[in-house]
Amino acid sequence: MQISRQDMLRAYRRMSTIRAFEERLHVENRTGEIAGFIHLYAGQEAIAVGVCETLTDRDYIISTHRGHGHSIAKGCDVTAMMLEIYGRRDGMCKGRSGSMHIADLEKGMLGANAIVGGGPPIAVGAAIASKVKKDGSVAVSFSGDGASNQGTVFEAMNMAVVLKVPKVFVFENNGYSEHTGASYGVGADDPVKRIAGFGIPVWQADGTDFFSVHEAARQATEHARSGNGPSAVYAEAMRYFGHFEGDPQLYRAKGEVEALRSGNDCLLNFRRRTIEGALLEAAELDEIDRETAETVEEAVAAARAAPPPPPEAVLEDVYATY
Ligand SMILES: Cc1ncc(C[n+]2csc(CCOP(=O)(O)OP(=O)(O)O)c2C)c(N)n1
Ligand SMILES: [Mg+2]
Repeated sequence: MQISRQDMLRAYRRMSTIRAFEERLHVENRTGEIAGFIHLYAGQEAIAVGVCETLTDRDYIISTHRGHGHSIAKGCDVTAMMLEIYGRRDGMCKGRSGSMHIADLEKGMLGANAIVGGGPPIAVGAAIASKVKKDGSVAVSFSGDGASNQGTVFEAMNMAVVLKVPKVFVFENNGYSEHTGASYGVGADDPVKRIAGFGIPVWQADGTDFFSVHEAARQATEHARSGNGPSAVYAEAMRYFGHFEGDPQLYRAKGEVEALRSGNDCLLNFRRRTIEGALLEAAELDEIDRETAETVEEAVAAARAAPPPPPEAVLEDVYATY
């Protein structure tokens, strides 16, 4: 399907924002000012953005422990996110979630999740709510190759089929589950066939190509939204940084990341495709890169200057009230 010029520019802005955010966090994390674990998403931007560009604010997503890219792709505020990662009072979750539990219900971002495979069952819950309320929303879960082997994910896939709910399972194979290669850890010869074995139609995409992911996600989302039950997207794209910040990455081949960055980068692929196809101009993409770098710069400055939560706030929001 043809994507409008305005939508292409927004998609590039989101991919560029994720890249700038992640590259900067890689640097900031070394200052010691950020508490807790950070898992960077750079390299996989086309998947988060390709999928989320087919969704609206009414739709739900649930992320993984690698949640910054999914949050930005769903439209979360970058400064509020940065404040949150710095543990500040005015962060997106009042400084309580940090990187790994970041959430924004107003944007339909149900949260990052430290439990590998914890997201799909929650998203099935959101999809059940959508079906009961008949509000036309879909619920999307992102899961890595490692998570795709978890029992929770298998149960969620089966339940989504049985209850025929509007749920999209997105599987992101980034080559590794922590330090274990996907080619070893995923037992199925063909992960796509394994998903299909649950009775879920799968749209396969090139995870380094925004347009490929967008088209697959568009069809998968439409399938789920139209009352046909769950669907899935399967895409491969390697991460550029370690499993977590501080990972010495001894399990990776020398030069592996450099080759990915120069040979198959999703932002460069987007540029090539849109400029060579005379869809967009290099200057306007350069301008977006400049603006996103500035946004991230301002977000870091705001986060550094912001106050932490007051100690007495630790007792707030402990119990939900109905
Ligand atoms: C239930 C559970 N088991 C193990 C872990 C430890 N752990 C954290 S991330 C991770 C790897 C996940 O790999 P994958 O799903 O491929 O996501 P990626 O890190 O590649 O984005 C593991 C095993 C965990 N957090 N939760
Ligand atoms: Mg993985």
